[in-house]
Amino acid sequence: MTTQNRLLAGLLEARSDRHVSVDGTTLSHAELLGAAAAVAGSLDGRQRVAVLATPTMTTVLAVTGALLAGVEVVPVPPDSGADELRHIVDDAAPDLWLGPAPDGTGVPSLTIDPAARASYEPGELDPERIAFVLYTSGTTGLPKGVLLSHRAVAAGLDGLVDAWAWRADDVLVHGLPLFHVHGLVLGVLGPLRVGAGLTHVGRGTPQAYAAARGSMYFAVPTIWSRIAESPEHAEALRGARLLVSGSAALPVPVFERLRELTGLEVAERYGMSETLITVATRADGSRRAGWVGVPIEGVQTRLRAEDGSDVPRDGESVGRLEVRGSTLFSGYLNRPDATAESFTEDGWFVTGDVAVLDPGGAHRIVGRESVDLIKSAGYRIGAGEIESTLSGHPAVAECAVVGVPDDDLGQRIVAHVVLRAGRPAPDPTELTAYVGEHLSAHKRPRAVVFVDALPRNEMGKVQKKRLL
Ligand code: MCA
Ligand code: AMP
Repeated sequence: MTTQNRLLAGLLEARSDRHVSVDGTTLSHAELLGAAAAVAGSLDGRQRVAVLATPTMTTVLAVTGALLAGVEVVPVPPDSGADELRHIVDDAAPDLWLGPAPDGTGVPSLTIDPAARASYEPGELDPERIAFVLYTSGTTGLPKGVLLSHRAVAAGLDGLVDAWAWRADDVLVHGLPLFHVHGLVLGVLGPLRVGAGLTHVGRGTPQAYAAARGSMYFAVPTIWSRIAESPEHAEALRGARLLVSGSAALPVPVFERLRELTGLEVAERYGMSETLITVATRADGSRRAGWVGVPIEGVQTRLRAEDGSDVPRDGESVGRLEVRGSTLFSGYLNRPDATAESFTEDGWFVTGDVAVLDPGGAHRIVGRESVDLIKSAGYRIGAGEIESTLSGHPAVAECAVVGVPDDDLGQRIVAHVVLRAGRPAPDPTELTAYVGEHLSAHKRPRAVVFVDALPRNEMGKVQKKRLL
């Protein structure tokens, strides 16, 4: 079945009184649609394009143009190190780089002209057509490409439009990276589906959030806690309609401090790259610090005990959170094994998070099942990926990477390293830089601890909990 490609329905109205501003460059919706249509027109015969997702208007034009053309987009973190970049390019095999390209990938690039204009008529499109291949870390191995269809993205955004009463006269402000669901799908496609305004501030600092006047603000808890520590900037958000936090748990004291400073209670929401946002605090609903809300339209959730039985929705009992519904991904690219493993036999996606549900259907996320998935500053980082990279350093015999609780970052990446016999200890910054060269900047450990041996149980398995 095909339907008209109307994922960016609001943008298609081409209004000249709605604006998108990214790091200081502003286009009206009419101008953005014209420029993106010109990009779309240059993509005949293309299946999949990679976009070096810097926080710029070029990225917005590349992504928007490809989606209008029904071409798959692979957003690539602009600070990707050599191994991560090679993995993404080999795995996704894009036809070309749309916009600026990193050196040496062997993939051609197509320049984007922000001044070009063309007209656009929505074509026919299968809603199951993939919109994004979005790379995200697992507990082990290199990142997996999450396949997100036009159907999933549309359903995910419509659920949030309903939950937050998102309207065309809203102006969203954020400074999030454009290679993840939060900044790109919610933060860019959200306004373009609604037909609303967007101010992307470039870098998510309290100063930048305060200077951009909007009705809605999106941020990860690290940004919210920095805003809470900066009263004069927090107070500038008083006029907003909705402050939204997600990607990691918002500490209760940050929620309370922001309420004092802004007069607003932050609305938390929960999701994953694989599921999009599944649970959200409604704009017209009650807010509770530490709670992330109720399933959005089209999504169901359940809590399971280890033996597969149902966990009571009593506000106290903890269980594994499973989800299903219209916002779910279509699988991991080239990884049918990993896709199959992530679903139960009866078709629910296993999030890996543990949660509590109350009788009214509200969710509280208690934590993750695995210590090997770290959330630092809102980024999902696999401990295994950093460990295999560090093990490639000539001085490292073995290592264990953990996420240590951190007031600012949620978790801070710490690497415990056993040196090869007879090797002098390198400077810790040499090891962190090594990770940055191979993976990406946000995967660098914040601290390196040299140890004589890693703690192991009788079976020889490293006991990471003893490193926390
Ligand atoms: C950082 N620095 C380091 C190290 N780490 N230097 C040496 N060694 C290290 N290990 C440097 C940085 O390069 C930077 O330097 C300085 O220290 C400060 O870094 P940082 O504290 O990280 O602050 P920041 O650069 O201001 O960034 C904080 C941030 C950012 C704005 C919160 O991390 C961010 O945008 N996070 C959002 C992630 C996100 O969007 N996640 C969503 C995925 P210099 O100043 O020189 O540059 S989750 C998702 O999509 C789901 C669906 C969901 O639920 O939303
Ligand atoms: P990612 O796939 O990078 O989007 O990371 C998804 C993970 O982020 C989830 O599995 C959760 O562990 C975490 N997460 C997202 N939103 C929240 C939230 N509001 N509270 C707690 N954890 C969250």
